[in-house]
Amino acid sequence: MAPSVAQALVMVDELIVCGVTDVVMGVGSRSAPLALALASAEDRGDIRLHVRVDERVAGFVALGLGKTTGVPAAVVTTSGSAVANLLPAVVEAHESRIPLVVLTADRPDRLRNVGANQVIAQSGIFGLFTRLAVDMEAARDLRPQYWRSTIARCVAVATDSIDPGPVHINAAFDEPLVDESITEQLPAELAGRPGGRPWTADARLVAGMSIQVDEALALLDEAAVVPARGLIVVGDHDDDDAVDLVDELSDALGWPVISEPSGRSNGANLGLAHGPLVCDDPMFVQRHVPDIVVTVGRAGLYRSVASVIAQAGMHVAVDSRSSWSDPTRTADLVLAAVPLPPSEADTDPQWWSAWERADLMAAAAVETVLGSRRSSMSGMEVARTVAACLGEGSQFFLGSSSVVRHVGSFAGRSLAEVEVLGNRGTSGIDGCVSTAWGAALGFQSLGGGPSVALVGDEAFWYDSNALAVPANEQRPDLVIVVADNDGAGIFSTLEQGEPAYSRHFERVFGVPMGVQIASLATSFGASVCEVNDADELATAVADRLSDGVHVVVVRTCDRGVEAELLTSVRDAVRQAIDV
Ligand SMILES: Cc1ncc(C[n+]2csc(CCOP(=O)(O)OP(=O)(O)O)c2C)c(N)n1
Ligand SMILES: [Mg+2]
Repeated sequence: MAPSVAQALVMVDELIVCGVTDVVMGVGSRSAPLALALASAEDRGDIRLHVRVDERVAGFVALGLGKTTGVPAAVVTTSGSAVANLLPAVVEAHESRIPLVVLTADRPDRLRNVGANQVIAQSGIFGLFTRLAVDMEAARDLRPQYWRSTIARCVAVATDSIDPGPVHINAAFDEPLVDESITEQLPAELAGRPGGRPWTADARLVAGMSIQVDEALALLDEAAVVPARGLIVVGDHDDDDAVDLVDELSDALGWPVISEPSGRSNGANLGLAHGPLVCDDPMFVQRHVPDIVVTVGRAGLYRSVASVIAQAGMHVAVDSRSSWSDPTRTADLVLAAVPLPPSEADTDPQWWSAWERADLMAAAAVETVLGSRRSSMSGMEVARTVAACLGEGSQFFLGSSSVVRHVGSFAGRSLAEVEVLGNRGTSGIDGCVSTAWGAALGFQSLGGGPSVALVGDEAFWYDSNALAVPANEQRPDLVIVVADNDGAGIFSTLEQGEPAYSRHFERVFGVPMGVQIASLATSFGASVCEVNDADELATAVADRLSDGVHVVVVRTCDRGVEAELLTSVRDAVRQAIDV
């Protein structure tokens, strides 16, 4: 089966399982796989197909269908100006909040911007008038999860019961566009979720308030039982109730909790101190794949944790934003609030004790590797040292890049009583100092205690203008700790840090600048001190927690050495867990 054919068959099948009953289609060639897949679906009685030559008409017919039924109709066009002719209907759907799924066929990327026939810039062409606009890349192989999760998400967004409206899927198709298998039934490897349910069921309004987890699972399958082997992963979120609800769920079911630093579940009873390191042990994970994982908010800081989420038997995502977070594309169900424990459920004490043991072994291994003194500090030690300075009622702003990951892997548990935050929306290194400054002002105006920020050197100098504040302006109590490794340490820990790329690494990733951080801060009139070891660092932070803004610069070890140390920690953790 040609990849484009498989892509079209799966897209149409997922539209149907998501409840779309009517499709209005223009006529053309790039949309041929969709046209034939739709015609076959019509033959089977799975869909009503309406064909028009004028796409402006097609758009309004689909709008009218959606207006009267409340179910979004899909409108399908070929590439080029056919797409542009949908704008009036899309604008109307936007203004009158009518659900509408716009599905436009496009040429693959290599044929764009080269003067190829019937090609215009289609992606995002409807601008502000869609609730969601996605590009679906041309199929080269079979990716049913990608196709289905995209369609399911778009239909869910179009039918949002607070703010329904148009969504745009711009799907590229490569040649061959058709083959004879297009009339066949879907092969098993392209099948969707069991029972003909959508890839992701959006139950956020059904479950706008917390419902019991068993009730939530029954929305997918009436016979569902709550699995004993579960895991809760808490990412960045702004849900004040979530922290208590996570505790309740985890305590009642014996499900471990892995919290990102700003997930605020750092102090959960069943919280793991080194969750990302435990999940990085393939042997352990293989034997402990959760039957269910509940993610809360935007959980995306660690690849190892993402891999466990992706392998779990079932994934419930808790996120009340209209575009919920599901980077692994595995969510079976999305809820607006953390579910309550069931009235009764089987628990498996061995499940928690296996994770607890792994976490304790990881802690011992971390202690062994990081505990030995070195000439200069690693970022991991800086994270542990600074986190340990923070008491109850203080605030901790974490810069993007390595610092937030180091804190999450090595120091999360010590932050149980600390208000942790960071710019997790886009993980930018551009506004960290200013954000920390504003956060501290806000925190202290509400009676909060001292604030500490931990940022990398690049994040610091990128936003050093944050220190340019007129003399009579209000200043918070804020200690800004700069972990200075002269460049970007994070990239040494990623693929591009491997020896194969060493020739160009420093030039295009590490980018050392030799910026004199202390001099830079001093030039703004800031109070600055430089420290070299953990004791000095702890003392410097503790001594400066009140009385204005202070910058503490700690020179950390060579970036390559730090990456090697991180590898040693991971190896030691695996060995310790696997004995
Ligand atoms: C505005 C912005 N530009 C580029 C990036 C990509 N980026 C991610 S981390 C990083 C380097 C950060 O260096 P530093 O703050 O010193 O932290 P380190 O990696 O050394 O811990 C860059 C450039 C980004 N996240 N945000
Ligand atoms: Mg750096």
